[in-house]
This record gives sequence, structure tokens and C-alpha cells, in this order.
Amino acid sequence: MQVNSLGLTEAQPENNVIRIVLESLGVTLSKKARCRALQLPAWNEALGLPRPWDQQWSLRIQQILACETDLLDHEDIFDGSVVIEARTAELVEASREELQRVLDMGGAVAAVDNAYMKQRLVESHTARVREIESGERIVVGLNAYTEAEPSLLTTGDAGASILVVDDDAEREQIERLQAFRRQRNQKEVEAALANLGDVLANGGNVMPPSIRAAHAGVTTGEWADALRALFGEYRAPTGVSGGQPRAASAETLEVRERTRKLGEKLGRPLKILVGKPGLDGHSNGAEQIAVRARDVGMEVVYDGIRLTPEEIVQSARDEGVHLIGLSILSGSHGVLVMDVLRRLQEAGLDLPVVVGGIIPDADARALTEAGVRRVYTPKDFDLTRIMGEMVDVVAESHGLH
Ligand code: B12
Repeated sequence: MQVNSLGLTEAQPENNVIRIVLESLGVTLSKKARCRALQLPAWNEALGLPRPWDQQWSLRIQQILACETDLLDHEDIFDGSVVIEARTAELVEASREELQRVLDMGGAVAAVDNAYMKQRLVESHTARVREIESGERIVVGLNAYTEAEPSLLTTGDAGASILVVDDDAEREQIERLQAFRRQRNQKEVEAALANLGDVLANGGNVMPPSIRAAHAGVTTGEWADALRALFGEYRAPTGVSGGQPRAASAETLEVRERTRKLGEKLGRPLKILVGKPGLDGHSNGAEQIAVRARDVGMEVVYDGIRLTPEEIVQSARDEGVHLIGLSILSGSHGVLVMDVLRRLQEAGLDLPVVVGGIIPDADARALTEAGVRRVYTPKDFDLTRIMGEMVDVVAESHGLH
């Protein structure tokens, strides 16, 4: 069981330890419903990767819970609790209703294909983001009680509060892969891949040719490429529907008006591309930005996760956007953003770029110096403000400010 990490904040990150303890209680207090294995995130979850010491602190939470409390000595402490029973019954009923809805659509695969599942995820996150923005949902240190002493956990040397991955690690991994490929019997590799293609093209069983490929040393990447060549690549619906904008706050209405006016000056509606380069699936941020941008009247191009910098630049050119917004939470912002900037320059496209995601301060400065107009991180929870700034960026880039 991995407890929820989405609620862990970049702002006042020391508060996360308290959140983690509370979440660990949620999955351990009831003996009958107790998780069998527990993985706790670290206090610096929203800052970057944890170091061994950070992980150790989370491990200590489990050890203190197990060894310094009497939790494990008792039967289920919720037995007979009317409140917990009622709450559980509610959850079970709601889950059954949801399952039935999906079954009525033809099952889970149909509900992925028709975008229902993804839309529900995006909508539920949109509701969460709105609640935080409006203050209806309080997140201590983020949208309330924000005045604070500087966190002693993050005031050390730059980068000292997260794991900094050595650049050599990538180079060494590539060298290992190349060495592995060199010692394979190339003829066998080619024959195994050809066999895989033949069998699958004829509707055969994927396992025997895959096992043969594994024996020949075919890598998972080569294996998957062979399948892609045959079947193409599935791009799931993004769940970011073009629905009607929702009832808006005064601030949102103001940004909507500014967006409209800028569109008039530009001669067409303001259009942005939200790009999600990289191999990871952290789509939440990109989705919420896309949803809110539509809400304030922008035209939005968002084609989902795992786009290459090349595809992003191509799409920006084809769609004639005024701004590119990149969302990167994988830690590969340095390489990916530079790649996009270089390709834009090569294509002669003078488009402003903003970037959001898990970006340490020092990296944010480097990106800004390289030409990125704005960098946003999880502490920037006010999406309306972000939208307003994107309008400013486009206006500035057209000399309209
Ligand atoms: C939810 C989550 C996931 C979900 C993602 C679900 C989804 N569909 O998005 C799941 C469970 C799939 C996941 C998986 C993994 N995750 Co994860 N995940 C998170 C988590 C907890 C929250 C991210 C999130 O959704 N935030 C909510 C959105 C709204 O916020 P946001 O994206 O930051 O966006 C805000 C700003 O950044 C900005 N913004 C973002 N994008 C853009 C774009 C534009 C244009 C603009 C203007 C602004 C903007 O505006 C938003 C508003 O505030 C973070 C930690 C954290 N608390 O941040 C880790 C985190 C991002 N994950 C991480 C990791 C390592 C992984 C895994 C590799 C773990 C593993 N070993 O398996 C896998 C990757 C799997 C894969 N194939 O991709 C690391 C990344 C480390 C790094 N960058 O250095 C983090 C930071 C956790 C950690 N500390 O280790 N993860």
C-alpha cells in the first residue's frame, strides 16, 4: 500500500511528515483492514527524489508505530464503531454504483476507449484544485497559514534537500546497454525479431517468439518497437474535454476578459499548446492547465503524454499557437526543455515557452536564463494567476504590453 502523496506540498515541506503519519494511521489502525505492506513517501516528496536519509525518516514512522505503540496488541479497534461502519457502507455503495456504471458501458476497456474513466479522473482533480484555490479545502502552509519561518530542512546548500542524480549514471547505463548489444549474436537477434513479427502478423501466440527473443538478448525496447511497427501505438483519450467553461470566480472572469481582448488585438483567439514531453505518465498538471486555459477562453492543443520534443515543435507550428507550455515532472526538464528550445530556433519559430513541474530552484534559474519565460512548481496552486501570467507572456512577446 502506497499512501497518498498528492497532498504532500512543496510549501513548508516539514508539514508533510505530519501528513504522512496521519495517512499511515489510516491504513494501519484497523486490524481487519490493515495493509500487508506499507510504503511511505518522504517529507521532500514534492521537491524531488528522496535521499536515503529522507527514506529512513519515513521508515522510522513505521517502526515507531509498530514498536512504540500497542497497536499490534489488540483486535480491530474499530469493531462496533457505528461511525466507521456507516462510512464503510457508504464507500461500498458508491463503489458498487460506479462499477455498475462501467459495466453498463460495456466494461473497463470500453470505459477507457470512450474516455469516461479518464474524464472522471480529470474532473475529480479539477474539483480538488478549485477547492484549494478558493480556500474551501485548506492545505496548511499552501493556501492557509502561509507566513512561516524559513524551513530549516531546505535552507542548506542548493540541491542539498533532494537527491541529485549523477549525470554519469545515464552515460554508464547507455554504455552498459551498448556493451550488451555488442556481445549478442546479431543474426539470432534479427531472426528472433523477424519471427516475432511473422507470428504476430499471422495472429499467433506472442509468448513463444517473445521467449525466443529474450534468449537471443532482444531488449524490451526492441521487442516493443517490433510490436509498434506492426500494431501502431495506442493514444488514450486525454480526458480533457472541450466542455462548457464552468461558473467562474471574479478573478477568472477578469482573466477571461483579458484573454478575449488580447485575442482581438492578435486578430484571432489566443491559442496555446500544452506539451508533456518525456516517458513518464505525470499528466495531472498538464491536464489541469489545459482545462483551466479553456476555462479562461484560450484555444488549447493538448495531445496527451509521451510526446517527443520534435512532435511538440511540429504541432506548435501546424497549429499556429501563441505559446508553448511544457509540463515535466520526471526530472528530465534540463534535457527536454533545451531540446524544445533548440528545435524551435532551428524551425525559425519565435514562440514563448513556459514550463511547469518538479523543478528545483537552481534549475528554474538555469531554464529562465536559457529563455524560458516562466517556471511553475507545485507551490503555484493558483491556476488563475498562472493563466493571467500566460496572457502577459503572449502580450509581451508581441510587444503589446
Ligand atoms: C500523482 C503522482 C504520480 C501519479 C501520476 C498520475 C497522473 N496521471 O498524473 C503516478 C502514481 C502514476 C506516479 C508515478 C510515478 N512517479 Co510520481 N508523483 C505524483 C505526485 C505525488 C503528484 C504529482 C501531481 O499530480 N500533482 C498535482 C499537479 C496538479 O501538480 P503539478 O503537476 O506539480 O502541477 C502544478 C505545477 O507544477 C504547475 N505545472 C505543472 N505542469 C505545468 C505546465 C504548464 C504549462 C504550466 C503553466 C504549469 C504547470 O502548475 C500546476 C499547478 O500547481 C508527485 C509528488 C508531488 N507531490 O508533487 C510525484 C512525483 C512527481 N513522482 C515521481 C516519481 C519518481 C514517480 C515514479 C517514477 C515512481 C516509481 N519509481 O515508479 C512513477 C513514474 C511512473 C510513470 N510511468 O510515469 C517523483 C519525480 C522525481 C523528480 N522529478 O525528481 C515525484 C516528485 C515524487 C518523488 N519525490 O519521488 N506519480
